[in-house]
Amino acid sequence: MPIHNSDIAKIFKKIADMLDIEGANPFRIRAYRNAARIVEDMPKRVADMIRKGDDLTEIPGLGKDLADKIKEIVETGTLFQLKELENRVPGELNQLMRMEGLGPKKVKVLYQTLGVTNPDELKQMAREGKIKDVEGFGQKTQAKILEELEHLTTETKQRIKLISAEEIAEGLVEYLKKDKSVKKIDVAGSFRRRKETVGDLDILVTVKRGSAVMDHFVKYEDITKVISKGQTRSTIVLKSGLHVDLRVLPQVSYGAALHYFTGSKAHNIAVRKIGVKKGLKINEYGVFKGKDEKRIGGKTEEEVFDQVGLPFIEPELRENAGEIEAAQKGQLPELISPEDIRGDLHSHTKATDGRNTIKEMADAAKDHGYDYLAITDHSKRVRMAKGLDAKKLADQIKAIDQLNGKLTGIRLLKSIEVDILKDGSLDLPDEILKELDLTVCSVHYHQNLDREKQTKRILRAMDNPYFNILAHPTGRLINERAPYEVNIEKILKAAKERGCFVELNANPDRLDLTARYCKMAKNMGVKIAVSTDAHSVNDLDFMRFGIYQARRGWLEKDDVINTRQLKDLTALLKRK
Ligand code: DGT
Ligand code: CA
Ligand code: CA
Ligand code: ZN
Repeated sequence: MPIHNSDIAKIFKKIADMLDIEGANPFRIRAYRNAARIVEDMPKRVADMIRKGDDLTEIPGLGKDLADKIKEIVETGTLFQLKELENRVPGELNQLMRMEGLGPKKVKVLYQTLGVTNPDELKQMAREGKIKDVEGFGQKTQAKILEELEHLTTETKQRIKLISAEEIAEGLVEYLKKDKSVKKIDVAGSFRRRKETVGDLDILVTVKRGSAVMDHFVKYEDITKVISKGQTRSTIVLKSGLHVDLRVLPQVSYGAALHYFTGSKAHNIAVRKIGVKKGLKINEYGVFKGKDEKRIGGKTEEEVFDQVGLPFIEPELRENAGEIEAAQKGQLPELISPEDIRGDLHSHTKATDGRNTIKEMADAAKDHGYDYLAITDHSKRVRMAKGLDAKKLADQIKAIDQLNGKLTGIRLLKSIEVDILKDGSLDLPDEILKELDLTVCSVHYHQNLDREKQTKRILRAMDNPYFNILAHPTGRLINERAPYEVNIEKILKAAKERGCFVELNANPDRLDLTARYCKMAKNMGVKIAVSTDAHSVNDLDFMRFGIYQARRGWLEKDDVINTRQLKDLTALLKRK
């Protein structure tokens, strides 16, 4: 059975949750959560590495113990330790922890007093009014739980992150290609539009005559359920819960189908409307004209666009968010591409919670073909990450100066990810900030302030003349933590006035400067830094997720500051 990185991560997260409910040592719990994130964010499939005999302990952050556990998961599909834990604590309990306001302690109490083990039972108890009588709960909590549970049932199917979808899609496409009757193959849908999360996969193929690709498809090892199997369409469910549609198309319809199934639905409808005005019928089979519905296009996507008088529109733009009007006026943006990036402006090292040395990070950045890399370790307030105080930062500045004297082909920029304190002041004094090439500033604590206070706090921080880039501006973690309440429009306005920049954090868990915000920033004239927030050399590869999102946000090379040569970047970073 193919074990994906996301499968391994899921098991580690579950163990962490269950240990948390048991009240285990916090360091142990954190070790599992870290491991989950490391594995989930690995650019290579861990199962493949094991097959090739790679030493997993060489992955930064993984020790022998975790490496052995990963091996066990890859070989057996599960962990003995998880089974043991499930003997003590019901495995479903961790679903309850996902609920707002229900931490591990409360989940444990509910289990011990009412025997609640899953959302259905919790709902039952809440309806019967039994939750309010449990110590530490009350009428209000009970009502809140009930309300959230109603929501939960309507959207239980979680969307999966693009990085996990990529890994799963890659494996499946590789498998499908083993059937030699497959000619063309594309993954369409939100996946092709490079959305940060995908609901399901939509795969399209053309095949040679007499192909048995559907028989091959439903034999994929990773499948838990075949929902339907037909000549031209089959739908299956993978072990991860992800649904996959496979469609077999005639050669002449391929472009029309690729356009149709790439979507978005809103974009398709808008294109079809233009067609109607021109007397055309456009669907997934082709473009047809007149009463006799003569086929006039559809072999390629270009033909579809051409028939409605439009140039090719990149999949990332197809949201009916103005791309059709722009295309009609010949004003489509020339989207940024990965080759435009000349450096990364957010990275951590072993000095705080990173997993590599400054030198290792510099070498890796050079391997990426970059001209510069900003070292932005945490500041002291972030105690969990051993954040740097002024003295330690001064030492790091010296170390970087020395290293820069020896390095060739890459320049390290002296920086810090300085914490924005609750009152909007910065966590380190100006005397040390002024020694840096730039600052990256971010909110880590007090994320629950109300919208007005949170916005004011960030604006006040921007008043500091050493403030350059606002990092991960809404703090959301996909599927884990909602964005904090903040008025982005006001922040962008202030950034423009003060000559500050906003980060598009390329970590596939974050991407919190959404496509809409990217576009807003661009329209307001605020430039953006696309940065990986790398905590290891591997994480530098996250840049492509940032680029996808930047493209979805209509950004061009000029809108992004780290496309600049170093001297131009340096000039931009000087505030008025
Ligand atoms: P997802 O899977 O939720 O991340 O989002 P999509 O965009 O992949 O949506 P999905 O899988 O439901 O459908 C794939 C594409 O098929 C969608 O982007 C557009 C097209 N499509 C689906 N249903 C309709 C429809 O009712 N009308 C039109 N015009 N297109 C549709
Ligand atoms: Ca889809
Ligand atoms: Ca679909
Ligand atoms: Zn960071």
